[in-house]
Amino acid sequence: MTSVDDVSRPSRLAEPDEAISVEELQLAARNHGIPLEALRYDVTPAGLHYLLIHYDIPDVDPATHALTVDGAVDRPLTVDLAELRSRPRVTHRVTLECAGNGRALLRPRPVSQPWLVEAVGNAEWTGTPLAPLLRSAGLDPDAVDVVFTGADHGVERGVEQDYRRALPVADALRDEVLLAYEMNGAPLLPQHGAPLRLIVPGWYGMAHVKWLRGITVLTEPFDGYQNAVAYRLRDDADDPGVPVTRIEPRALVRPPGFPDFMSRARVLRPGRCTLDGRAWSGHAPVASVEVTTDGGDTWAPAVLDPPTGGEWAWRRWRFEWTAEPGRHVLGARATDASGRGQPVGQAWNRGGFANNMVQRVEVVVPVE
Ligand SMILES: Nc1nc2c(c(=O)[nH]1)N[C@H]1C(S)=C(S)[C@@H](COP(=O)(O)O)O[C@H]1N2
Ligand SMILES: [Mo]
Repeated sequence: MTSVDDVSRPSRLAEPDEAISVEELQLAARNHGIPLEALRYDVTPAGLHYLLIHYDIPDVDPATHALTVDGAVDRPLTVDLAELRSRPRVTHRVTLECAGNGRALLRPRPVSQPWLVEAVGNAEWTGTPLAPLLRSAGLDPDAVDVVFTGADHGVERGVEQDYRRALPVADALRDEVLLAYEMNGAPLLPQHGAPLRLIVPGWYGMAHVKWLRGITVLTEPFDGYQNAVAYRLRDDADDPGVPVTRIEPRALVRPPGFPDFMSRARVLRPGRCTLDGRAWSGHAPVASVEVTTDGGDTWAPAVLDPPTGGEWAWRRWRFEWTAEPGRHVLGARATDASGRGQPVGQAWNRGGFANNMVQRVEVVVPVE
């Protein structure tokens, strides 16, 4: 017998001394992160925004593409792109971060897309709000979950499936949730979900379904793979866990100076310099950022620049530093208005999700 099971990998943890494999590298080469120097841009240029594509980029023809709304609704709908474009048009600047960001730094390492800290971007998404479309379909009063289906197809743990993710009805009906057809003022690129994707400001990436082709309203909780199996915070494989939802606060340092090609360790000239970076949270606005230059032993407050993009966009921070000759480990940590912060050590879970451990940027300041 041959089956899809034969080629499918179980979820597993790397052995203590196991290096990143060619399979993990294959994922990393497809799904690139933001080059950290691109933290300089308020709005991440589309080609520098991180990517996460579970299967293949599907072949979708925008001329014939349509979105269906069905399930527990009074009036099932089919709308094409021209119709979606004729509906009210809204633009939100939104920081998108993959829930697996930071995974490859965890010990033990969950084997999957091996992100370090670079699975983030801040783009401008234009589209039409989802809620009025759902309301025009007539939601069943007993509706519980809204399932979003992409046009991409693959295998997870032996089971063939389309990419499908659900949101609880109350979250799907939030004003800021968009059916987006443009990124940074241009039609969506194939890799970012062309011609239509969901944008769920404040939520980790997995909720922002790309190549969106169907919306199905359920009166029972959705039990599909991406909600019931993947994207849960579990202590171990038997733990039912809790769903991954909103983005935990995080600050990143834009690495200063210049890098060594192979190690990417930084070289910085001695003297005064301004360190900067970005900070965000999907729970509440960023309230403060602190910086360490000694690997987390001591912290000092950074200055937050005025917001440049509304409540879902990252914010720039700055910190004046005098770089003395020697080796330094830089990092930054954000605290949001809900009181959530960032641990210096790892917050481990089986899937390596929502881990916002403080970044470590190693810098060598040579004697002049
Ligand atoms: N249809 C579909 N939507 C998807 C995915 C996918 O594989 N298929 N990946 C999700 C994940 S895990 C992330 S982090 C974001 C990444 O969006 P981006 O590639 O535009 O940055 O898309 C989400 N939407
Ligand atoms: Mo993701």
